[in-house]
Amino acid sequence: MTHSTPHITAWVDEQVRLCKPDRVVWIDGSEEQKAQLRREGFATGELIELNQELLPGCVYHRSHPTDVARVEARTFICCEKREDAGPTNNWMAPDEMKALLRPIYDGCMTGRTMYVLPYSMGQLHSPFAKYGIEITDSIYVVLSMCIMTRAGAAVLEAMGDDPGFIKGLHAKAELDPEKRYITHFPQENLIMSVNSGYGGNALLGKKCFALRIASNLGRQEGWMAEHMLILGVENPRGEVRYVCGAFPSACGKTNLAMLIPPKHYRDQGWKCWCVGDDIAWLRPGADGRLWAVNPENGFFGVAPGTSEKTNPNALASTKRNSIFTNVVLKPDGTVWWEGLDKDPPRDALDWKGNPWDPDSGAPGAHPNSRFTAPAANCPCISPEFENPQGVPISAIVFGGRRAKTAPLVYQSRDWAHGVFVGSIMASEKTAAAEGKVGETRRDPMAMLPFCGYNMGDYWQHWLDMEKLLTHPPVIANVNWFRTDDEGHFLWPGFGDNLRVIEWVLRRAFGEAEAVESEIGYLPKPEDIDLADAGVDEETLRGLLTVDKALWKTECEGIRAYYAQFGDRLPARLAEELEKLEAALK
Ligand code: GTP
Ligand code: SPV
Ligand code: MN
Repeated sequence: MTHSTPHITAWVDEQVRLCKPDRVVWIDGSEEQKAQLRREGFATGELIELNQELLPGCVYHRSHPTDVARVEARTFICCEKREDAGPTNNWMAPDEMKALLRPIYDGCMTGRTMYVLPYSMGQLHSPFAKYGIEITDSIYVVLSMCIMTRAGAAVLEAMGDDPGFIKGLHAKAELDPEKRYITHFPQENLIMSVNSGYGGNALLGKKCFALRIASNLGRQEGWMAEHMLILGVENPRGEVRYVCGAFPSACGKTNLAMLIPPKHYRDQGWKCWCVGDDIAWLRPGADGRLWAVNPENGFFGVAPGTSEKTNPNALASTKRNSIFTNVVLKPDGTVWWEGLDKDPPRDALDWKGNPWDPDSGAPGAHPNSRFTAPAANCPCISPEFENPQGVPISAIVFGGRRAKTAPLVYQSRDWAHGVFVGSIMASEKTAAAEGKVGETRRDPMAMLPFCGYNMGDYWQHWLDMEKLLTHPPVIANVNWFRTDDEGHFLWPGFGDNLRVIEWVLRRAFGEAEAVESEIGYLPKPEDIDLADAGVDEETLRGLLTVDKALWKTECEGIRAYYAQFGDRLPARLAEELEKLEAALK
């Protein structure tokens, strides 16, 4: 592989001097090289070969038991001023962080191989594309990045010797949780991640680059990097309309992105197409619409709950050339997880590699166990997936897990109100990040762990985007997770979510009516198609109620949350909160 690239080589040489690996291998992305890396991974136990007849090209990996989710408490934004990272990010001055990291990286690759991986977020040569180099000592990371991004020799060629590439230094080091740091230096387009081998901490193209660094780039360059799925909805007339959805981690993006319309809809000719399941880069087009690309090339999806019933497209995507992490390993060399079927395997190994008794009550797969699957495998991948210009977005939906407060759906009155609706998002915490599961926390635009600068400034950037859009998408909030008093979900969810998305898209095209409420526009119950949904109109009415008392308490929470942003809180959002409080009086 040729690399006559002084800027890139100089930076790599510097990391070689710091980490002192025994060998340096440049990743060209070829099938031969990947096969060689798999063999090396099998030899050391870093990877386990799966049943090649049933799961061709698939491998299994376990991360360290203390290293199974993103570590938000150890994730830092290292810009010059603390105020620019804002109250929702951990901050350390760049020099101070580098001084802390230097001894941790020093010599950490001695006895190991350093892999140098050129990759692109976005289609090569797309106006949206951004290039990066990830250095890592993990074969799992290399093989995962080869699925999740466009990686290898062609990228190096496309990069030329542009010094503007995103630098990423990843090292497993000792996997010591006390010395684990996921750090971002937006002023230098630099990411340094050490002592973790878990996806979101170690696959640097994903959350570190495509959200934390890219959100900074987007702010400077007039675009947006968002934690959003991109879904194409084709109606019986053959028109495809695109919607983006921002839901917090493990709150349903992959599922909505790959949804299969209910039979009643399929019979009429509805189809859905997946453009992306986790990250969207959004740019205003010359036509004044908002255009989106998915910068990734694969899916890093939550395994538990994925089944032939809930998400057959995701399941099909994992049948070849995929990597499974922290799931149950069956004696026949295939995999299992809770929610796959009602038939837990005997004589299997759990996510830690111990013999597992399905009757023990302990889960066999980690709740945040994942699959890494190529986008090309997905049966419903959009024909526009590779379009370098992206797709035009007609609607944005925000959503989270809210047992009570948020109705099934409501639409914002305008763009600024929509930004308010995104900014007040809250959700019950999931296993995707370390910490207590189930507690409600504010997660604005599902970006709480991913916004690479002050969240107040980020909201202002959202507000400012309106000026660049003559045809902005409509904005709505959805909640698939409302429960009855016994804690049962009231809405069937999954494919049936199309019934709600249809209404939102019809609103975007002026084809559906709505009723005003204190919090925004609600559908008339008769405008949500319930045919064969197994939901009666009474339940739907309940799902669409706005409990004023709950919303008054909600406003108090929002006010307290907003207070921490001081003068970085956009005046327009403070006004929206006042309007809401007045409406609820
Ligand atoms: P990240 O990859 O962490 O960003 O997660 P995600 O937002 O893509 O979430 P995903 O689609 O993987 O769903 C996470 C969990 O929520 C899975 O266990 C799903 O089965 C469950 N889930 C997804 N959609 C629905 C829904 O409409 N209703 C209900 N009740 N559960 C859902
Ligand atoms: C998330 O947690 O939002 C994920 C998985 O998509 S990770 O890549 O670990 O961030
Ligand atoms: Mn995610």
